Amino acid sequence: MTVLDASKATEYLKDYKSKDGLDIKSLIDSANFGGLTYNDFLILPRLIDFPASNVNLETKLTKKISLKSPLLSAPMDTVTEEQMAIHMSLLGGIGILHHNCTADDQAEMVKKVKKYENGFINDPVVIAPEVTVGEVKKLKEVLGFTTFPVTENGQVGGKLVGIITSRDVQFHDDDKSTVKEVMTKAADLITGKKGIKLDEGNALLRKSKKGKLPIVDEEGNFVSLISLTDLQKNQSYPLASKSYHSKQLLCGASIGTLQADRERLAKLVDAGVDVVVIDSSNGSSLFQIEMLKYIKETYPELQVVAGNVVTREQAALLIEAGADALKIGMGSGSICITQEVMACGRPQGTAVYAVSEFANKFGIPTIADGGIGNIGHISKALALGASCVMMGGLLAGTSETPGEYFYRDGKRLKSYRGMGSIAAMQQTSSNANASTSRYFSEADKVLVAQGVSGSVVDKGSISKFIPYLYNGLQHSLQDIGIQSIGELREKVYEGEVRFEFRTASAQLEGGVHGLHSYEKTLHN
Ligand code: CPR
Repeated sequence: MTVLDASKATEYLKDYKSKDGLDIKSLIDSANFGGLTYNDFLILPRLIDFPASNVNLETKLTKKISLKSPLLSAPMDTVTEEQMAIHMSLLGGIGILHHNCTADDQAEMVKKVKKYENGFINDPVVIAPEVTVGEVKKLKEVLGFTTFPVTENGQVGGKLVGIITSRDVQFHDDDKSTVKEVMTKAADLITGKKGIKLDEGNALLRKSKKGKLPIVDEEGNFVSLISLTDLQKNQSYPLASKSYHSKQLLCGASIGTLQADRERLAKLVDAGVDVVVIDSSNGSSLFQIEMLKYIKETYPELQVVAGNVVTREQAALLIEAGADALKIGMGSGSICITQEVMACGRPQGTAVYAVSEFANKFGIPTIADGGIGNIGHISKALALGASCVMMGGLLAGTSETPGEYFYRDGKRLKSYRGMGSIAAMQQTSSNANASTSRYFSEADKVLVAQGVSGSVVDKGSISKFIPYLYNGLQHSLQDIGIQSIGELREKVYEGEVRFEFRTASAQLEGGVHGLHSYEKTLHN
């Protein structure tokens, strides 16, 4: 065999009919005996000629909303309430507040996200002047912090009458004295005026030589607090998702398709929600189509994510009814038993490709929902055409999720449950209808579970975990030789980015193997 000229190796590539690996269509077709999951394929590496930090992860959430990072937290009652939503948004993604609660509670959560200002505590514990010193000492023990604003009615928004610190109560022996007898009175306090900028507040704090600066409105009503300790550890959030005009954090919320959801929606809109997600396991229903049309007629500016869908035919119905984005997934969630019980669903890789390829033709972004277990799954979802991913299980167990940690078998755990688990559906029936309506079960005498209730280990704060996902994703795209999500989609559809089907033994090979034991630490 003649030995070819090594200096012309790239030229000789022309002798091959096609590039190495499979284009996306052939990959999907190669599985024509069944659907693909994220684990069934790999993306082939390409030339790297830029640093990972150059990779831009900006993407579309809906027709009109863009995000700096393609990461969403799921509307589940063990995943997204205001703390998760605030931090997802600060870190460049967005949180979708669950609706397994009353409409008022959900609207209140939206307000907290919208009112959030980095460095300002908008929702501090406030006490009334009649509270006793003994009670303050107890509060300190339970909450761990020591300074409380005092207002006439004991609430945020009430007239500020003073502030009480640990120094005021520490050596005060008579626990029966009231706060108003020992607090520093409002007249002796330096306060900031509502609307003050963080750096101006910071300067006032220094001047007052106090740990906390109360912010009041024109009438002297207490609005918020700036805390020195928070300022010192104050991070900056260059990726934060903010509305263009108000500069407030973006906030999403889920709703159902019942008549009562129209009232819920009105409250969410009043509270300032930016995007609503119609939450259903099968989005192609007349209920959802009617709801979509109603929202588009009543609130034409509001962005609406419809779903879930897994086929082109389902997608077409919702696109026609006015969806601003589609959510994809049925049965791929980590807590989900829908495919087992309903015989319905689709492997998530194929579903994301089929729906995205169709929806993208109409300029409708898609969200790959469920089954995201690692960074590689996010890259694959994006390569298959999704603009964003939604995560439940991957974020469960972080400190921003609702619920308390508990210990079992020596491990620190938190609960994580499917919204169609019996536990979630039963909680619902007492106050709202989120879970049962997601699965069209509100009239059922016997509830049929579509998910399980379980626990996950403590993952720490998402303020470390989300940057880990973000940086990891930049490195993953760098390996594919791609510098933005838009470029990824283009090069996949053009056949430049190539794929490989992964056999069962290839999957084994791709995991850790052959070790006696090991520890898997994902980030520092
Ligand atoms: P993981 O991120 O945990 O894999 O999946 C979360 C997604 O699972 C949610 O965003 C939602 O679409 C879906 N989901 C939530 N509860 C479910 C039940 Cl009980 N059954 C099926 N899917 C569920």
